Amino acid sequence: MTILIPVLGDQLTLTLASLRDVDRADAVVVMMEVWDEATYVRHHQKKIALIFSAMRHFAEELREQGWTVDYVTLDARGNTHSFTGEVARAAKRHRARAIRVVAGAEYRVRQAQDGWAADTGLPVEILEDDRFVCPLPDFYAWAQGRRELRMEYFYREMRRRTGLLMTADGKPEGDKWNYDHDNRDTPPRGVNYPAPERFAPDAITKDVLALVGKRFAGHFGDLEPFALPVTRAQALRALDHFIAAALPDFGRYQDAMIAGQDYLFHSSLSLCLNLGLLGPVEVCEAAVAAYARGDAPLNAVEGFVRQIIGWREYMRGMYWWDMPEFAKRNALKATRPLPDFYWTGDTDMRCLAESVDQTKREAYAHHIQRLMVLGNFALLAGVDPGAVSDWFLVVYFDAYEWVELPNVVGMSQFADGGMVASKPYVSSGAYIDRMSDYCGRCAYDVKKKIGEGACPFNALYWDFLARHEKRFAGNARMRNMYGTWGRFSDEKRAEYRASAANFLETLIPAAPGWARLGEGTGEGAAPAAPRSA
Ligand code: FAD
Ligand code: DLZ
Ligand code: SF4
Repeated sequence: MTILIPVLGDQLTLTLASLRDVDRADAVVVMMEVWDEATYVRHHQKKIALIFSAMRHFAEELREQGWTVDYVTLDARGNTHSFTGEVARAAKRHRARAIRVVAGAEYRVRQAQDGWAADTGLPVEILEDDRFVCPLPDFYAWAQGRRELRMEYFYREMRRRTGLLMTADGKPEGDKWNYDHDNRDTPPRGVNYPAPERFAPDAITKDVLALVGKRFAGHFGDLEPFALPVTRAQALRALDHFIAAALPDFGRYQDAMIAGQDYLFHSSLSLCLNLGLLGPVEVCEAAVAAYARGDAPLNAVEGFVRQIIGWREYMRGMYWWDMPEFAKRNALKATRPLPDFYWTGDTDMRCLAESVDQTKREAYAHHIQRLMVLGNFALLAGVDPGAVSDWFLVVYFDAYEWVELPNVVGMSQFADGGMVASKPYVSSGAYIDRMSDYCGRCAYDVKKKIGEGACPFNALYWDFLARHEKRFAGNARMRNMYGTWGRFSDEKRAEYRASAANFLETLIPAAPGWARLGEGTGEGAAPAAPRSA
């Protein structure tokens, strides 16, 4: 009679709460590759390979550390293809007397865990996931009773809590909490961009690539080349490489977008953090150590630390604060289907074509591409936030609902009515032109406002403001824009709106089935018959 310890695909941390203070001789770890998780949305092929490979490597590491690991592969005989089914089967197989598990990071998984005691007839201990800086009860205590839940104030709490970039007398390093204003440069020509550290697939990864190529060929995205970190050792190398090669310029070029430069000075460490291969504090400490050595400036290090102990922790808190309602929010009542170019990349809008192409190849785009190109367009066009959220959940290697949903439904689509963002992240083509080199070789003219050949973002921007005038005209941060809109003649306003309407008419809705199995096809999630797209 043993203790059964299920370890989920994003719990790949040797110091996981469920693995602490347990007699290894009296426990079995179960890890499960299940169809339900791989297809509740039809994840990017590279993302599935990443998770399966990292899971298999982690199982090996646990075995090396003396754990008994029961690893259920996707093709294992009798695999029921759900967490609940596999936990129940493993409990029987090992004649478990109890189950001990860390709380699932996603609402859907956490709900399932609540049923495990009834499903198995065993006591189930569900432990808090303590791999975050802010335990959820502390977040709720912070949020309770506040009129506005702004990240900046939460972030300052996290700085105080961790002591990161704090002076001995409790002040923020450099006397300022936030150096965002120094972080808006575009790189001049001739800058050397550091490529992220790449890792050649080993035998385990090659097996996984063959499996994913066979079983998930119909999913979005390029499976190969595959060179992502899949172990803690590789994650640590990726971290070291980022600190040495990219962190010094991370800050000032954080918002820039350059065609053909997929990563610029970004870390791509979200992949490792979200799987559990790296912890948020150790990553921040590595950046702060570079600052202390004089190897990276404060604006870069503060910006990086803010993303991790600020935004990342805040998004997790907001997700749990508002679920399950969060997933259904649609404050702007947006109903347009997702345009098909989000899947095919087939659009003359270069900023979008480049961002989708990179997403398809790498399962990665950086924050400003996600927010100010892909998200901005969907928001301006009035796309259903649920469809936008499904797309983001499918396509990125770091996408798990707890972090994707508040970023998309909240920050990017304003569908939460302003819980996360104080104003909608919308812009005309001018912002994209300023921050990128996309417009130069675009079929559209970013300077042209309406009519044939005009950059669609321009008319869509004014059309968005007009559509939502009642809601946003009183917003202090949007007063200038509404002032400008108000000074346009009636004729000019009508021209903008007609131009936007004409453009929106041309959008082709995505075919059903890209994001979810069975969407409009009557098809169920049958493990034996993955669909081709
Ligand atoms: P860097 O620019 O190097 O930043 C360092 C780290 O900060 C990241 O690794 C990440 O862990 C953290 N971080 C930065 N911004 C955020 C943020 N807004 N929320 C949470 N963590 C943040 N991030 C995800 O991890 N998963 C997602 O599914 C996801 N979806 C997003 C969807 C949209 C529409 C937007 C606007 C943002 C989304 N983000 C998501 C946040 C952010 O874009 C990614 O974390 C970042 O691009 C990952 O790349 P990086 O590791 O190179 O980040
Ligand atoms: C995303 C994902 C995928 C594709 N496959 C699995 C899987 O087969 N087994 C698993 O344990 N986890 C997988 N995951 C991650 C989970 O969907 C989920 O994000 C986490 O368990 C969060 O609670
Ligand atoms: Fe995008 Fe408009 Fe620039 Fe083209 S001109 S790249 S559509 S912002």
